[in-house]
Amino acid sequence: MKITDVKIIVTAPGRNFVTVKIFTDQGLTGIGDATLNGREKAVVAYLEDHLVPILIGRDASRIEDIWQYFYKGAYWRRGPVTMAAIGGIDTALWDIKAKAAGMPLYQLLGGASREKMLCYVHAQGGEIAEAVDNVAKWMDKGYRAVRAQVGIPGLPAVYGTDNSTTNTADRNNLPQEETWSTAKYMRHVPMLFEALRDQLGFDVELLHDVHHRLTPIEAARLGKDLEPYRLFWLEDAVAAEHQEGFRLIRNHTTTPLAVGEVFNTIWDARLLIEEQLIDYIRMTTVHAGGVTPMRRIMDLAGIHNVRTACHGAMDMSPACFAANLHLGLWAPNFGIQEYSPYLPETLAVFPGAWTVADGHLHPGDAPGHGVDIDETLAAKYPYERSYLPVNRLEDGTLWHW
Ligand code: CS2
Ligand code: MG
Repeated sequence: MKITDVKIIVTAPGRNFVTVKIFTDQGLTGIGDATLNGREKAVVAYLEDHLVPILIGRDASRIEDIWQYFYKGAYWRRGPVTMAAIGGIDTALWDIKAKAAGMPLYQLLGGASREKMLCYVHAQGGEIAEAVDNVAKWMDKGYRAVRAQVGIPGLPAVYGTDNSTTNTADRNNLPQEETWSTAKYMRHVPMLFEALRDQLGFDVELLHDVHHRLTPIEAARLGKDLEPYRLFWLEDAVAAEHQEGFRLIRNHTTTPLAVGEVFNTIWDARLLIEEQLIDYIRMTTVHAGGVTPMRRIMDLAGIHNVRTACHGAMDMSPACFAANLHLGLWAPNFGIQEYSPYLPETLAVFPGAWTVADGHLHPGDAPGHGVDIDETLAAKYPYERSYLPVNRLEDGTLWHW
């Protein structure tokens, strides 16, 4: 089966998405997500200028060889731009292979290990009472796991705290600047979880995202302070490149740890997984370089008692989300899947077979990964430059956002 054409489609139905669409001489097509939030055009250039010219004419069934060719063959390996580009191609090729087999992708991976997949949603509030109410609202809708974040007294809004900010980039402008104080944050967050457990009990899984902002000893302290509230996990406690820092955190707290949404390859996760310094690996199909490496990462994690928890924010397209669901349904060591409901306009451009019900997800049984792109509709939402915010300490020092 020959690859006859490759289109790179950029569309912004609510936010920017980059999609790889591969065409074959047998009439089968497949799509893959190649979105890198805030740096989309760099991936488009990498694809159009460097990968697409050497992809056309290749045998679409040789997914492994194509992956190795692009990963090893560039000489310059790794990095978010490279891996998102390879990820888009790899996911599209798996979509085609599963369609050719007439099967949902999870069947090709080895079949379902469970009936449905637990997911978690996001709740936040400017104040603790509002955050508790918002968690309760998700529970009323049948969700069993909720990530809870709260505004910090004395700090203006910053992502992962109150309602007024989201991770939606500030379109067409320069990056928005936010303000951070570790001391104020560390004093307040345990009070949120105390209130949540007092008012909602222990029958809901609670998660929290630190978004890389602490040092290892601070993260160790927060993990200890949160132990009475039995978190499902504490996410991205320290900057993700600070792998050795997890040894210190691990030695001090039994609060489960999750990390990896910004990792690009198995090498970023290897030490953390092999030393069992984390409980959940947050790598996701697009940024890890596709289904091919994700399967390896998930297997490595399984050997070391680390469970999967693919990054599922709405800044990766439904094509990535669907691939995550197929991998998760198969993975014997599946942990949980992040679910950030997409905007209606995003779902209209990317119609999909996946379903959500009763706090659980399922990828559906359509052949392939089950998500398509409506190119006519996509053309109505042109790209707009956007940036993620940056973060500064109160004295102006640039900090981790
Ligand atoms: C967040 C993300 O979902 C999460 O856990 O950390 O929303 C992250 O901020 C964005 O994906 C950045 O693009
Ligand atoms: Mg996160």
